[in-house]
Amino acid sequence: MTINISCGKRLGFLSFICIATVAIFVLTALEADAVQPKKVIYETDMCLDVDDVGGLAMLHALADRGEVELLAVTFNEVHKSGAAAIDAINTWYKRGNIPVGVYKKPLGRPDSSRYLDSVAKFPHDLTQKTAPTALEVYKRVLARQPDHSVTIISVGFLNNLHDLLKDSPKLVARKVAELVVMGGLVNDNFNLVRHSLVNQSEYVIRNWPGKLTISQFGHKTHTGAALKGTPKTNPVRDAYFRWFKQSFKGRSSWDQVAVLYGVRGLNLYFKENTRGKGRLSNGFEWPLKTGFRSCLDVKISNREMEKIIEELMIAPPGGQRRPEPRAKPHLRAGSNFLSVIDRILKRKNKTHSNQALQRIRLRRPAELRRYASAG
Ligand SMILES: [Ca+2]
Repeated sequence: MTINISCGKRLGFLSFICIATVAIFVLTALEADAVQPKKVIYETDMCLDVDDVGGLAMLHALADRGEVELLAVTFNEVHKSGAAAIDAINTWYKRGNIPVGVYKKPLGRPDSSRYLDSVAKFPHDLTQKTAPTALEVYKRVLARQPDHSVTIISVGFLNNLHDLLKDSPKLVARKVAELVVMGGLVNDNFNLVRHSLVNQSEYVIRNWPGKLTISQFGHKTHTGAALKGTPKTNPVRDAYFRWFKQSFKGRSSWDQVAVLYGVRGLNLYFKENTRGKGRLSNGFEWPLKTGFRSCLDVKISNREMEKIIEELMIAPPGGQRRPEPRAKPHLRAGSNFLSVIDRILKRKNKTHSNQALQRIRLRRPAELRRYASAG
């Protein structure tokens, strides 16, 4: 009897040591992940529609959470208040020094804006005239980054990227890990064709040297109404207020969906579609291919997507952490191993424990199964 109790205690103690050791090992890996924010350049046509503003707000909130290093913002429209408005938003989020580059060539039938002039009245120190060209910013910023480390999230036209790819194809191939393009996969009727730029879009899609992912969802994902509750000094709030003609409503979120993927990857939200082909209105077609050209399918409901996006859009500057709504399907945390990790993460005030756990599960499925069954 005495021997059995002793054995039981010893086995229990050994199990505890085993679980604790693995937990420490995994947490060390998590810490390593946590200190490596994703390097992002945001390529935007912030002008006619307002979801570009929501996307930039998200990027700042994600930067405040340590998930993003926003390297630069590049503007592919030609509105005179564009650079100032982008700089004003960056300034509101205490990142007024982020490089902003603009398109300085003529653009066919430029778009008007309901909100850029108003947002440009918020504090900033950059104008369309004093801003460098987007090409200059790309070349300077990319050159300083580690190889294959930069994600470009394009939520507007591809004119700047066309010029970059023509000018510096080797730089693009060496520095960029992925290009995310918000646009329709088949016969897109806005971002990939507007301003008679369809041939520039074809050049980018045809010649981009690495992974290019199309994000086309967001039409029924309505966000922005909750900005009403943020301070009147918030230029993001002002942009949505002006766009809806002095009211607060939810607007489609194409650009924010692209940002969410660009920063967090497939995660629990998306799956990669590599079947079929894309097509532009000029007849150019391209096959989807794993690791090269793909398109996103969304795995969560519009309501869940809205919660994730809007929570980030209304987050105050400065990184005040709030718990985020969780995306379904939830990760089951019933095993000893998962419970131990989850409890430690919560003690360490980690707000993304569900995602972190998912990353561990994807990375070490066999290890997790073994410890889960032991529990
Ligand atoms: Ca856009």
